[in-house]
Amino acid sequence: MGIEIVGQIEKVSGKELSYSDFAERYLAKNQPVVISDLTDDWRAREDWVSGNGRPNLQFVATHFENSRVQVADCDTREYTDQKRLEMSVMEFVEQWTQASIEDKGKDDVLCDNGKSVLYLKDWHFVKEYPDYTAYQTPPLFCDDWLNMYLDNYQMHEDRDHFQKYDQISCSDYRFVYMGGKGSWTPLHADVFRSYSWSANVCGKKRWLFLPPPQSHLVYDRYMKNCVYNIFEEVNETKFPGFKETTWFECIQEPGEIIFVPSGWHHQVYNLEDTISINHNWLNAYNLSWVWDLLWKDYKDTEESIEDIRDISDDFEALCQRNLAANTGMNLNDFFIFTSRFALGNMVLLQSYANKQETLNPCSSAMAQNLVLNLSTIQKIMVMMISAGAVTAKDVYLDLRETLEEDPQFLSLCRDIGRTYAMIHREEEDQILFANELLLPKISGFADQQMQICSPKDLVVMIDRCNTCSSHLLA
Ligand SMILES: O=C(O)CCC(=O)C(=O)O
Ligand SMILES: [Fe+2]
Repeated sequence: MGIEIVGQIEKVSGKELSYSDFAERYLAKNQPVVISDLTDDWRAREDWVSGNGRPNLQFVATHFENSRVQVADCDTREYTDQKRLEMSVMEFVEQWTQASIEDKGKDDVLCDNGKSVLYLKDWHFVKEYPDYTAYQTPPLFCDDWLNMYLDNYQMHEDRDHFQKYDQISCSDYRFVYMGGKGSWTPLHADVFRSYSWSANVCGKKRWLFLPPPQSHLVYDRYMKNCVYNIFEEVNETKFPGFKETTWFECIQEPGEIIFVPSGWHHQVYNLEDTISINHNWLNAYNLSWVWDLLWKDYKDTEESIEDIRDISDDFEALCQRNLAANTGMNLNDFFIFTSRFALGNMVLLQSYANKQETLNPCSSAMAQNLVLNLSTIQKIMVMMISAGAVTAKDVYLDLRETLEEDPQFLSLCRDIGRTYAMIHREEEDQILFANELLLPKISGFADQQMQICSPKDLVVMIDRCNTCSSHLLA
C-alpha cells in the first residue's frame, strides 16, 4: 500500500509577494509554499543551463573542475543517510555523463551496468567561489541569522575538537546540489530544524511533505530511528504509526523556489537531471524550534552516556562535545551565538534610534524587526533559564572586548544592518557607521560589570535596552 497524499503545496508568484506577506503567511505560520519568478536574472540559470534546458555540464566541469565535493550514492544506505563518496567535480561530471549515455531511454533507477545513481550534495559553492556570483539570495530569505553569523564567526569556540567537523560542514549553510534523473534524498527534517529554501536552476523535483504534528509517526517507539524511504515497504512492527501518516506533495518546476518550513519531514526526487541551490536559515520566527531540538538532543546525549557520569572528569563538557558533534552546535555555542546576535541588534537599535530622534521617531519596519529579534531571543533565554541550561560560571561575552576590539563583531553588525535595510527597503546610512564607536551605544543600558555570564544577564540587558529605546519605538 502506498502513502496517502492529501494535498498539494500552494504556489505563488514572487512578484506578488511582499516581505511582510511572506513573513505573516509562511514564516510565522510555518507553512510550505512554492514561489516563482525570483530566479530569472540569476547567472547560474544562464551559465549552468544549456539551450535545451538541461544542465550545462561542460561549463560546470571547465570552471569548477578541481573542487572536492561530497557525492551520495543514492542506492546505498549507510546508517541514517546515503553512503557518501568524495571526488572532484570533474570526476562527478564524467561519471554523470557516462551514466546518462548508458541510461538513455531507460526508466529505472539503476543504469544498465548496475552502477548507482550519484548525487552531488552540500557543495559549499558560495564559500568556495565568493567572486562568482551565481545568484542573489531573494530578500524573502535574507533574514538569515545562521549564515550572517557564520560569515563572521565559527560556530564552535573549541576549535581543536571540532576542526574536522567545521571544515566539512560548518563553514556555512549555502549549498549547490546536482543529480541525474532518479537521484533522491531520503526522509529527513533539516539541520537544527532550520528553514530551508531550494531553487531549481534547471530540472524538476518531486517533494513529499509531512506536517510537524505527525512527525512522531515516522519514528520508532523510542523516537530514535526515522523511516528512511517512504516508498519502500515500511516495517509495521517497528513503525506502527506510519500507516496513519498523510502527505503533501509538490512538483517543483525549473526556476521555482520551494520554502521548507521548520520541522516538516520531507523526501525529495529529481524527476529530471537537476541542479538546485539551497540554504538553511533561522531567525526570530523559528528560533524556538532550534532551541527545542537542542534541548531535546542535549537530554538524549546526557541519557546515552549516563553510565559513565561517575567516572568522567567533566561529564558536562563531554555532553556538550557529543552534542556539538551530533547536532552541529551545543548549548554554549547556541548561547554565544544568540548573545552576539542580540548585542548586534541592540547596538543597531540604539544607533538607529539616535539617528531617528530628530527625524521620525515612529517605528519603522526595520526597527520593528530588531525589536522582534530581541524579544524572541529574550523569550528563548527565559526558557534556557527555566531548563537550567547554560549555568553562570564563565564569562561568555565580554562587552568591552567585543565592542572595542573585535573586528568580526563590527562586521556582523554591518551585515545585520545592511540586511534589514535591504529587506525593508530603508536607507542604509540610517544605521551603518563608518567609524562610529560602538561602546557608547550601549552605555545607557549595559551592566556595570560589562559582561554576559548567563542567559539571565542577557534577559536583563534586553529589558534595559527596551526601556532606553521605547520612547522612540512607540
Ligand atoms: O533537493 C534535495 O534533494 C534535498 C533538498 C532538501 O532536503 C532541502 O532543501 O531541505
Ligand atoms: Fe531538507
